[in-house]
Amino acid sequence: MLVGLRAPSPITVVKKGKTGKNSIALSWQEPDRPNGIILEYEIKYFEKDQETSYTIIKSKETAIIADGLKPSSAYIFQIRARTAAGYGGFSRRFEFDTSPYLEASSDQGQVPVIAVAVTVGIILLALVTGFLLSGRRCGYSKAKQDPEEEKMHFHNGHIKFSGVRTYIDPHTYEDPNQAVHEFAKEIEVSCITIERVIGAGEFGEVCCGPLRLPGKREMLVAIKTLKAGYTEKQRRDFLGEASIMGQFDHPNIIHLEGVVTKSKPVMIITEYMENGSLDTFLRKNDGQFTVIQLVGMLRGMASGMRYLSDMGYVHRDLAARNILVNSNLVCKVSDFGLSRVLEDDPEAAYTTRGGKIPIRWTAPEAIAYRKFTSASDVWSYGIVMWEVMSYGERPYWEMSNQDVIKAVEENYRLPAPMDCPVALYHLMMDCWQKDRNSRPKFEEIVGLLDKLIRNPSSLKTLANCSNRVSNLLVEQESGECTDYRSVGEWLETIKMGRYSELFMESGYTSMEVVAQMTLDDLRRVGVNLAGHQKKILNSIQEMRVQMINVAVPI
Ligand code: ACK
Repeated sequence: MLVGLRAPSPITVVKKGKTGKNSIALSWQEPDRPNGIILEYEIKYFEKDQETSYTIIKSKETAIIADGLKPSSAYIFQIRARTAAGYGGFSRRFEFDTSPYLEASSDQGQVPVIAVAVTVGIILLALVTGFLLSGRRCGYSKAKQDPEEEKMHFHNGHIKFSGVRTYIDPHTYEDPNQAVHEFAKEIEVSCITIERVIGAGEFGEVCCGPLRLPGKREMLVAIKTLKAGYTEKQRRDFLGEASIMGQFDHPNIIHLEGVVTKSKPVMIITEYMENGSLDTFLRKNDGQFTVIQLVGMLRGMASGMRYLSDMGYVHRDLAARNILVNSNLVCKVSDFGLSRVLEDDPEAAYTTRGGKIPIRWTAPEAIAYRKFTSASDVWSYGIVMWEVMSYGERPYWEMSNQDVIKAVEENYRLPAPMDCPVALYHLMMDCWQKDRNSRPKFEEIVGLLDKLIRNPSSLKTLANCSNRVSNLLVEQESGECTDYRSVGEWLETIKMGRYSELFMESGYTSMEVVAQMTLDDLRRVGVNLAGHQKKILNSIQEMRVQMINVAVPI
């Protein structure tokens, strides 16, 4: 946002136009005080009482057609305008209904005579409109626009197709207080009883106690407080977390109950997680869980992270200390923040470029040039997997941050934790691929963990092979412990069995010869697909470095 410019005032007049069983046409008036040239409007809508799933459309016009709606349903619409100064506030909520199924609505087939009349009317209208528009091509904002196209445009920008909920950065709001009230419910302080302090947060104490909302069952909640004497920025940052958390609705993301902002202390109220932070919980219960329980916990976190990445939210500080565990061992991702990212994490250290980053959990590209993406979250997820499977051991033990950066850069990776199934260790190693595009997506991680849970015998083979030496790093490619008896078996294992015959025909009949193969050799054999070439070469590379690769002893 540019300093000194004021964002547009909220839109106050919104009108419903033609309504169908699946669509509602809307038009609105420019805000009373645009305070500049309006660049576009953002229209947010969702089915009434279904706010967790909303659609956003951007339009340069003051009219759109919201389609893909359910018949006979109430929809809530809110619109805001954007100028060079940023977004103004959203309009109040406007509620409009779609037509019922059976009603002969305007987008439904009707008796022929009406259809003909409507068609003629539309043609006439189109001709007149076309004529008018062609005469005012240079008109300021009424250029013809296909809302569908705009939805797609928006998708190509940074938000997905309509129907997929997307995270909205509270920074886009001129007034952060407005973002809080957009996404978080104000709770009456009289509904909360603070019973005891459970910890210390960056902004103040974390407490717990019962929340009694009228008409709702009493529940235990965690209460984060903002200590007295805060600055306006601290208040903003503190409540920023609620603006973010309030946008999420997933069983593996900590749930926001609401905020208390009208009295002091300012509070953020979330669900209570009986077992506290995952790192401490694991250390307290060393060796107490079955592998399936641990994988179940990992699956939950991956599912929460898949949801966040689908919403376009990058966490940047995924670590066991930022995961909370409830009494059913359900793990939930927590610790969301605005610019505070990492300011309050005791693990975060200043990098040479001045950023504060939790080195041990962070992908190399994020450390080197702050490339934080869902793929860097995947790297951190791999570290969390390692923390879980080693019951809360500190990643890279007491190595210094500088040594960690250097070792990772030189391709050394954490070894498999004790008694860790090889399938899980492979997954960790995949998360730590240097090339971020080669790392698995959260979607794939969830899929793989589901498969392992469904087939527990796949977790029987442990990674306690000769190269798993505690406190020593191993080279990235050495995740593989398998000894292949034949080229055919190896190709089958990496799901490339279709090339067995071609390998044999070309003389690649032993693993020793295969281990020397290059990309050109593969092409000569007849492996022409880039994805298959990459898969086979990666596996060959793994075989080449299967011996022990000891690095940085502590
Ligand atoms: O490990 P813990 O007991 O779990 O100590 C920390 C402390 O507050 C400071 O963050 C605990 N904590 C934070 N949020 C919650 C929550 N929603 N439920 C239970 N404990 C929480 C955390």
